[in-house]
Amino acid sequence: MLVGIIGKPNTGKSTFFNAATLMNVPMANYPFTTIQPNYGVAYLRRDCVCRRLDVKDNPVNSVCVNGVRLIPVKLVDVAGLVPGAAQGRGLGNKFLDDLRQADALIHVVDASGSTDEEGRVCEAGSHDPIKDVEFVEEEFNLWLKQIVLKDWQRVARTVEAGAGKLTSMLAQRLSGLAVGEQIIQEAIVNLELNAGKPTLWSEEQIYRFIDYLRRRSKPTLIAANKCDLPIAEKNIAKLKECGRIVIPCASEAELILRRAAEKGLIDYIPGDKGFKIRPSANLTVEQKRVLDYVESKVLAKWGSTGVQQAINAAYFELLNSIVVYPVEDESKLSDKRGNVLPDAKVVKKGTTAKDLAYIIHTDLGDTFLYAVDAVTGVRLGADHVLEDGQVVKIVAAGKRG
Ligand SMILES: Nc1nc2c(ncn2[C@@H]2O[C@H](COP(=O)(O)OP(=O)(O)OP(=O)(O)O)[C@@H](O)[C@H]2O)c(=O)[nH]1
Ligand SMILES: [Mg+2]
Repeated sequence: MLVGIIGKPNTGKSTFFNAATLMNVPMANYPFTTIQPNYGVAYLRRDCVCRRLDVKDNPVNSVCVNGVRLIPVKLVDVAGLVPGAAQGRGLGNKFLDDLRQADALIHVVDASGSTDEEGRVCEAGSHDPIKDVEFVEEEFNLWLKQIVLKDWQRVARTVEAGAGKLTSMLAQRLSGLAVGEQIIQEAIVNLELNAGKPTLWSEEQIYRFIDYLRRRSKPTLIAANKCDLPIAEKNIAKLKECGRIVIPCASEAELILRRAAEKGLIDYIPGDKGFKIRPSANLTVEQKRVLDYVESKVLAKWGSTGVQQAINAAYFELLNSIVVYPVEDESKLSDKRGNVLPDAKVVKKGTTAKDLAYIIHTDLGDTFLYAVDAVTGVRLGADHVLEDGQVVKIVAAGKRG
């Protein structure tokens, strides 16, 4: 699974990306700092089952810090989008191609209203961020529409001549966008469209169809960024009324905390409500001032910087993920080398024991016999739907013991 960061220029997308991945891509207070996409690894934060099971773990694919499991996930940061991008304004919308593979989007909005619709610096509070939510979604739709409508007449005629099925023809076209036949079919049914007569679809019906595909295939949440600036508060209250998940966010504050933690100055796990300055830190006056700012303007006010919450919400709320812990030795809860709870796997809710076997390895799926809940010892059949936090051993032919 991949999550993409979208938004107009200069809202803090790359700052969010750097804070989440601890990478160092360019950030600056003017539009179009980013042109090429940046790919990186961020972490999901989850209470680790090690505490509940009272074991000392040795994670291999992830990290466990004081009972908090940090699980790697992929993130991509792209160029900013301006109104009219579909007609080639700004950098156009070609770079939306970089978001094709994304399963969900984090829309980074400048909640302080201190950048205009093209991302140029303006007086704080003078721009309404709701407008950004609307136009970015609109531009995304227009881009999607260009893809769907390419060759529309030919597709429609083929369907109407009985020589092809609309859902499969569109699914083929949209396969690179993670839009499957099932979503297309669902859109047609829910919007009461005539799948046999696409030439009769009105402009409005086509638009609603596209909008439906976007919302289902690229579910989006809003990271209301720059919440450290006082003016953001009333905009965040307004944004929360627009029917989307809205997470107040201070990307720059998160970046400061993560870099300070990396240098050993503070104890801070991404997503924490606060931080502790280490006795050995010897902070400069400037470092102290910056940390005080983060404490008073962000943590005390909003409870966290929001960056970790946004990444978690993208995976756990938009994508309905759960975390399961596959093990090979159910008595020791370990892999073959004795690493306790080595892997935390992010899978979709509804994943069965057999699906998990396939996710781990095709051979394991092909030779799957049954699974075992390593904590209770209960045997699980192929169709058993896994639970969040479940520790599972897969038993496959030839792989017993
Ligand atoms: N006050 C405040 N400023 C922020 C925050 N996050 C980012 N910024 C500032 O916003 C400006 C733009 O940051 P970038 O991360 O380069 O923004 P971007 O959206 O990637 O911009 P483009 O790549 O040009 O589209 C920089 O001056 C950042 O310091 C924040 O949480 N609070
Ligand atoms: Mg950028």
